[in-house]
Amino acid sequence: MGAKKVYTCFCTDVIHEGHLRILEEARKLGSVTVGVLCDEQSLRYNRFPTKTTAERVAMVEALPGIERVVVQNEILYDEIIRDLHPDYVVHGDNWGSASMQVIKKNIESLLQEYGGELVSVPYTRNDQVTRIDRQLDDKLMMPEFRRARLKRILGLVPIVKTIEVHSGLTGLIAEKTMVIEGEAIDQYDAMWISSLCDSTNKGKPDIELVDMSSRFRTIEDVMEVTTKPIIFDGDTGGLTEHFVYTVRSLERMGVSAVIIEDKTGLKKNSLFGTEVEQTQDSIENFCEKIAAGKRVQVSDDFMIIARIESLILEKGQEDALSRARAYVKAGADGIMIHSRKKEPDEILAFCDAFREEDKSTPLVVVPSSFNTVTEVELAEHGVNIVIYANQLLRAAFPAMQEVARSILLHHRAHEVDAQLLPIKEVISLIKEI
Ligand code: SPV
Ligand code: MG
Repeated sequence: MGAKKVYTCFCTDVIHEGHLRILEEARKLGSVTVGVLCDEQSLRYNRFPTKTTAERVAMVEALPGIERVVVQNEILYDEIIRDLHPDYVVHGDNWGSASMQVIKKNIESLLQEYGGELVSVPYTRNDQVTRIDRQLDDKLMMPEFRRARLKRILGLVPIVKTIEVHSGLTGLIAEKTMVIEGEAIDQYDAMWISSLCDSTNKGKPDIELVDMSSRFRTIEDVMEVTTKPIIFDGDTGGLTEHFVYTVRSLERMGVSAVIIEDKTGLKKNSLFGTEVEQTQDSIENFCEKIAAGKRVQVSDDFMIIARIESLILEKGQEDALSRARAYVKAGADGIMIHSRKKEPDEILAFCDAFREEDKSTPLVVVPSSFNTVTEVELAEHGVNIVIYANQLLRAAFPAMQEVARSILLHHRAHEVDAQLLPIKEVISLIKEI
């Protein structure tokens, strides 16, 4: 009788004591195959890998006593168990979270079909393991690692899910929110620093009044507590002579992309549409701004995305398309197309037409008013990045207003308490260094 087949999966960039202990237990049971979770699944389920799949495979191959290393392509074990048919799956006993419970049930039900067994090894929690865990997060926060990640994610997922943040706290929400839908685990890929929300949060109108130093301060607040890539709303980019400095600063900070819109003069929020006077920049001028930004950029990672306001200003698809062509030619790394229609039709029509002639330039869409459209539909029409541009701020305002009213009405805070986050949970949101 041959040795029993044992399988364990590693989802890590650094091998520590805990992994070695799992391997030791696995080896006692038979011949060990180790899976390395692929990049795409690592970023959905855990943190973004700081090493490529190939580097992680090589790291595991260097460990002693392993029969084989394979890439696990799904966080759930269906495919890998069907292929390997292991007698044992060995896993740390860190089954506490809801997502880990989904995985545990999945493994158990697959093994049950043929009498395989799940072996849980006590999860190692000591200073070294905690330190390594923290170091990985710290590395992901560093400008050079964070900046490059948007481009990498673009190559990994069908659509990059981006949510608006305007403070450290909203950054934490974007960073940590994870949902389980059936057996799928999901989280946001990137963050959007919206001019509308950054301004509104300061009680100011969205007219490029909040200056760049203040906008940068918001970026810093978010960066200090998060690891995910940042897309910055650069409004019109200002004067070309100023925009080049903005590009350098954003790049240095570790922002992954800036989106600038082709408007000129006093910018107003696009969702006003033609209700207020707004002037679109000339193609020539805007191209020069894009090209100037690209000229001063130092790294290959940073992206300048051109936002087209033709549909907002009711100039039609042809105008939008000719601008898209020109902006890409001028060096734009992506195109954002905006609309304030209730239905997504004009946006989807633009995306289809654009994709007919340009298969690769990333397309960005902000479905604030046409919010019935789904991520799957957008991806089907060639959209690569979806930005939920203002929902967190809009959620906070009515909630805070309601609480303020209730305290005034009842002359005490008792009545609202049930609607509030317990202080203990507020405290646990914030990680100490
Ligand atoms: C923002 O979030 O500030 C934007 C997107 O620019 S929109 O408000 O829809 O114009
Ligand atoms: Mg804006």
